[in-house]
Amino acid sequence: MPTVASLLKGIQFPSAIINAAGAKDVSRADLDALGASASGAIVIKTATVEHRDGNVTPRWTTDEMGSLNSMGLPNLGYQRYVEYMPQLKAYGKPLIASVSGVNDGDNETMIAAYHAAGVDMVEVNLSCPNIAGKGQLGYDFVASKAMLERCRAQTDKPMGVKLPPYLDNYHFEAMAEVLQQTNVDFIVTINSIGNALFIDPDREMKLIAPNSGFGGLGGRYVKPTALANVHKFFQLVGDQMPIIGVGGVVSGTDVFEHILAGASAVGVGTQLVNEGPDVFTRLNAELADVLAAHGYDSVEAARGQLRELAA
Ligand code: RRO
Repeated sequence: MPTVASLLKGIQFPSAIINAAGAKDVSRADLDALGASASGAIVIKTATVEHRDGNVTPRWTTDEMGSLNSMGLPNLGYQRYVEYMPQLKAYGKPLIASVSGVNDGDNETMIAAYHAAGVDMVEVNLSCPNIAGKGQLGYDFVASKAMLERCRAQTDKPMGVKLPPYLDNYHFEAMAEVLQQTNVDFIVTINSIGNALFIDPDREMKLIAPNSGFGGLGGRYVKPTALANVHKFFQLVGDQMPIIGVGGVVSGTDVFEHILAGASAVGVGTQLVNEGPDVFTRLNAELADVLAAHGYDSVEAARGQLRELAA
């Protein structure tokens, strides 16, 4: 049987399939459930310096095609996660922290603390779509570069970025240049597609309460955009930076598509919320079957093997 393991920047993942930051990873119980699951890593909810309750509810909804959220960064505050780290590391898989400071200096403070506590990898989230009054940093290339320079100075552990979806070639190229200039180690793409709107026509109503009903779109709806973002960055910087593909993963075949597009690992968000942590056992088995059916013995062998369609 093929292996579903993967190696990113020298860090061994027992499975390439992991949780996406934000999906069932806020509380200690959530994180223990991920540790006990067949997930290839434990990704901790994007943290802030202070604990946050997040936005008013209802702030999450799903339909058969995906999800809409305006969670508003609910998290326990980074210090609590730092306290949990020794027990979480005992699960024997990589521990990945995610940060999105709300004040100047917050990201540096959090990264330095996670580094000192022995985290394996850090994700700088440049793309939370749900903080009122704050634009997504990932759409401001100058500000992103300055932020990543400051973050980079805090750790020599693998440091990555969680990117918003890009739709224009100029944006892919500009961000790829920023990532190279700031020595970023890995890319996580995509975050949810911001400012989507779900409507219940029967009740003539919006389906989530915060931010006038606007929120981040995830799930099956976003898979083509996610695959395109993975593949664009693979073409631009795939030889230097491994990519964690996120978006629209429901089956092992979806995982395989991300890998063909260039992903070394794949995050699961909406489907983890819908199905619970057992999703990883199912997806690992399905991915192994798909890899075998296509004659690949590993994730690395299939990575980026997407072929052009001859004209
Ligand atoms: O907590 C959120 O509202 C949230 C975050 Br930080 C994020 O990065 N992506 C998202 O869809 N929701």
